[in-house]
Amino acid sequence: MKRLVVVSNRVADPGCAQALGGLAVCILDALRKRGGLWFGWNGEIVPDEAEPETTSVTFDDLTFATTPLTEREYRDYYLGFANAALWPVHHYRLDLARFAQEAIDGYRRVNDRFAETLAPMLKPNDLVWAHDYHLIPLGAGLRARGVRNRIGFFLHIPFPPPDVLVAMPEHEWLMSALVDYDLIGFQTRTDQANFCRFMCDFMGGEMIGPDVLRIGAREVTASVFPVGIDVDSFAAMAESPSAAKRIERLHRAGEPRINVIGVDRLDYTKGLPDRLRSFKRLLELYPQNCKAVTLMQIAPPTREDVQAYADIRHELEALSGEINGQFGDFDWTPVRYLHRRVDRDTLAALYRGSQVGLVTPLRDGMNLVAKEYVVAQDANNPGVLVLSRFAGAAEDLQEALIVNPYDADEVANAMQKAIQMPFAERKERHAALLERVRERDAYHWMDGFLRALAGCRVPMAA
Ligand code: GDG
Repeated sequence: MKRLVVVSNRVADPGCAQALGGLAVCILDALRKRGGLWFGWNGEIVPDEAEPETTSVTFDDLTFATTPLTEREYRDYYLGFANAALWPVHHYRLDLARFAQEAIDGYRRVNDRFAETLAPMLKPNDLVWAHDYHLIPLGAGLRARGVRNRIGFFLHIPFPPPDVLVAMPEHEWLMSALVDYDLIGFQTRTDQANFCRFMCDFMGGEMIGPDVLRIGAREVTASVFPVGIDVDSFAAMAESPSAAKRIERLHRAGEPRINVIGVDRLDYTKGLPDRLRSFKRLLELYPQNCKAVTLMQIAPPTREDVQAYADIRHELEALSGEINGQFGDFDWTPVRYLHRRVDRDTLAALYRGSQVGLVTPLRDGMNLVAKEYVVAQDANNPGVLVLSRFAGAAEDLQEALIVNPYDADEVANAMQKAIQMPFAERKERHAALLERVRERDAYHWMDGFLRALAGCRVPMAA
């Protein structure tokens, strides 16, 4: 089996990969099995004057090679271009995108530095797998340094329609860099179709097979590999005696009789203000829910150095305060909003103790919370998933109640339907969802991608 080399913006700390969740665990597993190298940022930021050094630690056949970012790299590459330009553009939010030349230059420089550091570590037969929007030009950087290995790229976030993408300065440079990968993986058919349309309409590409594009002298395979979760370990967490104790405590707290749960990084793509407005509509349209239903929203902080994230936080605090002030009572708080990270076992217990899982992003690559909620349910008395049609997960999870997150009344009606759903229907929908989530778990995603990458034709000479 070929050695696997994973490159991602952040490298998981092997000590706390469990806390990071399914994907990190599953990638670590593959690296251990095949022997491998994981390369990327270690999360540290050093002063600009410092020379960022790469350090390696090896356990058995697995090496972690990590480097810090300088303050300037962090500002320009990570905050400036990746998170203030690429992230909003890829989530169809041109209104929030900020384009600055220093940021684009910083992004180019860090990708170049990563390629320069990684190239000499590669062996001829390694399979190289780069992850996500931070590293779009990494493959091109490696090719420029003579790397002939098979190199794959997986985009965890959506690929926007061409008309949105072309509004981004330097999109041609960025997209032409993708052509140096052998395999590009997307979460959904929509993302794959947007990408192929862009390559054909704007970059002179042509489809020469269902998933294969020819662009100039290069052939690139663009396929769909929906990300999944590690089903067995998450189910075990949700079914554990400690989870049962936590659920009991949740119910003993007196309120609520019915619990609706939302779990999202505090990100504007997750549609949190719209979700709160929908919950408010639920209380207005169906006042019998007052004193009976509580929305528990876990929203840990993220990317707080980007302005749009500070804005969304204020909006959310104002809205939850408004709803609690208007509808709450001495013995009932309609919205319980926690702006902090909770541990993974607690999450599993909260999902299991909630009759409704509310996953309503405005746009999302996949959304693993939807899958976690399904897996955490008690199959003999499952809750109901209300899912945005704009989450990648909706392509597969059609037995959820699929909603338009921009339409507060529609989401409120779906919540009400979920609350009142007869037992037989709940069970039937849940069984279908669970089967799908189980079928397409994290291992299925990873094996599918790596098999396709290994099967790609050896890159042509430049
Ligand atoms: C990107 C794409 C795609 C959340 N709060 C806490 C916590 N979480 C965990 C969840 C879940 C993960 O974080 C979030 O994953 P999502 O998929 O929902 O969203 P992103 O972070 O935006 O991930 C997304 C994903 O990449 C994978 O390809 O699905 O579309 O945007 O696992 O449970 N975990 C803990 N405490 C929290 O407070 N422990």
